[in-house]
Amino acid sequence: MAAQVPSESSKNDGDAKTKTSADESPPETYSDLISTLPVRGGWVMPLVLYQNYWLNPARLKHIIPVKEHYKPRSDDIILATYPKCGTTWLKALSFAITTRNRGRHTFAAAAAADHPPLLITQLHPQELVAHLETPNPAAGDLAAIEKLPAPRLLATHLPLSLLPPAISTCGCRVVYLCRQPKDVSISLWHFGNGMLRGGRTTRSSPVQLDASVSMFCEGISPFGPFWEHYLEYWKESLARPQHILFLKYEEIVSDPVKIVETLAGFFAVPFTEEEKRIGVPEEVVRLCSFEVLSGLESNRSGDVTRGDDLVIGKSMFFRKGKVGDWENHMSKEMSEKVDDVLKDKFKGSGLVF
Ligand code: PAP
Repeated sequence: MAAQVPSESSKNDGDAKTKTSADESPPETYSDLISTLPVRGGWVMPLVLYQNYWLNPARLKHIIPVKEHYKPRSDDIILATYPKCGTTWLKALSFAITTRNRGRHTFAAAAAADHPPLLITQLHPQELVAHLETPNPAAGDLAAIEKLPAPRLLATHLPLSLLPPAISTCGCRVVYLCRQPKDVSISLWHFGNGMLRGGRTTRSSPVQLDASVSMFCEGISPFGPFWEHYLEYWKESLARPQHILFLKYEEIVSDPVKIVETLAGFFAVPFTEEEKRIGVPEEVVRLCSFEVLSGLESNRSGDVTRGDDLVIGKSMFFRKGKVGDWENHMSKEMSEKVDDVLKDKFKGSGLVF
């Protein structure tokens, strides 16, 4: 039977409410399954709790099949991120690093169309790299991803536990990017209310910042709890550092050339001495900088369509791109609330922010 998911408009996005299943029989469709899941309103869209993570119910029909139907290959590169941790940036950087002609033309020349243009100057970074759980018109769905030539560059917001177990055994490489949670919380809040302003959600009033921070601290945010998401990949990176590269947004900001060189080595396409001599790593950093990417026409107007009714303006992926913007928004109480969560949840893990 074809999978069906209830439309967003059929849900109440107001106060939090919880449904539990009285029916233990296996669900036949995604809508059957979703109707059994705990649901919370309060964000710009309701979220349902599936396998310990709060997810957009409209995405579940794409999320659930990933575990069974995505077949990781040993030469796959997967860019895994918690939302708002720098996915757009990491996609652009990784695409630029793995582009075959990276050494033949300078990016500046490509951008000026003096040479065969690089895709990066034509497509939004979100469209350059396919998300496993959010098919888009350019990349197709899982079946299309299956047919992509090796080596595949793929992305996901899914926690490790919702990916196929073969990820940990097949030899593929995963880059995980996280970010200071206070900045993530602020970025998420802006992004959600931006969707609302664009008339892209069913909610009518903006989410207040204190409510947004409180839900984030309770673990109720898209793909949350954020700490579980971070910790799953963190522990895996400690166990298998050759295959999981764990990065923080702040590390890229503080030394982007070093991280670009690290990424190239991790992707098994290290920069040659000649490439370093002519400044290719620096060119990659420049082309993928917030200033350059956000100024490209291909990233300024129109929408990133992701294969479902969630259509997001291309410019919404570029806001400020700064470290520490939370200080301009959070009250002392809000900041302390996040600090308490960080202290509690990351205690003893070795992961600090
Ligand atoms: P996603 O989770 O929806 O894919 P993602 O790209 O992870 O979004 O996060 C967007 C954040 O990355 C924004 O942060 P801000 O709200 O704090 O400003 C966005 O500005 C920032 N960002 C996007 N591109 C870049 C870039 N090239 N360099 C640095 N930061 C960037």
